[in-house]
Amino acid sequence: MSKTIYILNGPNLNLLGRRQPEIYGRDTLADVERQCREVAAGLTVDLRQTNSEAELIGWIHEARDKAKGIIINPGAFTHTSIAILDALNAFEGPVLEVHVSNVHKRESFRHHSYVSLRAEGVIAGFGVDGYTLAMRRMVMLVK
Ligand code: CA2
Repeated sequence: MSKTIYILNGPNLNLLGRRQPEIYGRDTLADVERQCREVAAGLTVDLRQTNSEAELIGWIHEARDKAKGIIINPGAFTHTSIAILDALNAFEGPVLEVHVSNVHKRESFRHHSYVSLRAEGVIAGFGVDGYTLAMRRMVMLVK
């Protein structure tokens, strides 16, 4: 299998760096992709974003054959989607969950994550640095 890590992003995260910088900071997903490649230690980074739950589930299925690990920020689907949890449960490699904001400091509906039932680790509230921290951890988990 290839040494690819999927970094999957859910709805509205295409706006990262472009709206609400007080919550989400000023870096874009393109910046995140570049930063993750810098710490990838020989792994290939494949970063994607979609606003569609079905597309996100399709990518998780695809990862079964094409990726060694998944770093996922499912956006608001974190708090709603049993379907994404089911798809992740069918993936055999490590899964790390990232949230740019500290979801536990925000509205109570953001406090529960279905994805956390599957994730090996969760990072929240470190801004976009959470992605590179997760990538460093992923290098350790798959090497
Ligand atoms: O903190 C995170 O990373 C979240 O996954 C972001 C989701 C939110 O629904 C989760 O509760 C926590 C929202 C993504 C929206 O992203 C934006 C980025 C910039 C500007 C506006 C929205």
